[in-house]
Amino acid sequence: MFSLYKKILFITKSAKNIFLALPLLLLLLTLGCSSKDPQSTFDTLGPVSELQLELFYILFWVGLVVFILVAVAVFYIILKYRAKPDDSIPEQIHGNTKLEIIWTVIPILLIIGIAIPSVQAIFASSKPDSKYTNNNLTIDAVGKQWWFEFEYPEYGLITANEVHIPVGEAVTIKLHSQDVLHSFWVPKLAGKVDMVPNNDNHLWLQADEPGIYYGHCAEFCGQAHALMRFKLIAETREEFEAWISHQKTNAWTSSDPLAQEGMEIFMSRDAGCYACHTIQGTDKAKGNQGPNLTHFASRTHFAAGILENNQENLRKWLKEPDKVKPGNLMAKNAAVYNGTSDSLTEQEISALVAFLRSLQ
Ligand code: HEC
Ligand SMILES: [Cu+2]
Repeated sequence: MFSLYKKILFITKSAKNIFLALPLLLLLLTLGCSSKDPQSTFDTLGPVSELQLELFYILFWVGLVVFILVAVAVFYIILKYRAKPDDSIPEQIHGNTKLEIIWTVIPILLIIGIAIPSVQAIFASSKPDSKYTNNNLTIDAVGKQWWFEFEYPEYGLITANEVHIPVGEAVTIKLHSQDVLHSFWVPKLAGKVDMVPNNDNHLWLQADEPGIYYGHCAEFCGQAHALMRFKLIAETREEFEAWISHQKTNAWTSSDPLAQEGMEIFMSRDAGCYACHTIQGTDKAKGNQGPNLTHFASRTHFAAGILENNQENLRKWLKEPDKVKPGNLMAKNAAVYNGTSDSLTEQEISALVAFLRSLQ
């Protein structure tokens, strides 16, 4: 594979062969595509993405047929009516009414043909119709540089970067942004719909199978945009209810002395963590600049889905957040990380890790 790549690079160098190299490069790129990939839109697992895929295929095939017909006609005409050295000036005419009517009417018919399913899809993807089980679960998703907050208003619950929904039910997601444009996208389920500051959007989705779905911000939103991901966890109604009631409890109960020490550091002015993070059940940590950490340890990933939630990664994150996720606002705005206050010692990091990992 690598030598093929080298060959293509070599061919590209000679501009003469660019027409050969471009299709080859395209072919190579397409070989990398697979519908098994976690973010493939061709492996749909919900009605909304299915609808979007059907629409894509309609547009794709209609577009392909038009492209081929036009390309063939153009080449045929170029070759057949090419000027020859001894040709005299051709007859000069002004238009052809019949032809012009034909090539105006055909595109109008085509556009009407694709407009009908497109408009239907727009309506169908904005609200679930009555054939779906709809328990009116509404989730508020807020895009922030560079992570996602999820709020369940009817349960009084706020969490971050991992959103749980019941499988086989239509769920409405209201989309907000706190700062700049973001876009909400779960490739196998639904999206992309923009999250616009001061102009709320919404979408609905349904997961047909239980599992973990990958989500991604799909609108360039600044330095760490490519690292702004989330996970959507679809589970049975019972599991979902159990998750909700667990998330509503206070997690902080640990009696482990190291975790206790970490809690005190978290709440200290020197470290300042409490100013940006909420931990329900403590009376100091009520900040909302960073993700809600109440049940931090129950999440599989952190830093917007980019790091697996384990001891080692957490140490890395607390030591040098900017190395792990360049540009993130914790590194930029927290005194211990931007150098305006003493940085954390290894012992302090160990204590903070023990504390955070106790928040089950
Ligand atoms: C200036 C506000 C601020 C301060 C102070 C702050 N953080 Fe953060 N924290 C953030 C932001 C913003 C994020 C999200 C970063 C991202 O993913 O882009 C974050 C993310 C985190 C995460 C990952 C959460 C998740 O689910 O993704 C942990 C854990 C964390 N902070 C712990 C701490 C600790 C411990 C301290 C104190 C040493 C601290 N933070 C101080 C703003 C802050
Ligand atoms: Cu983004």
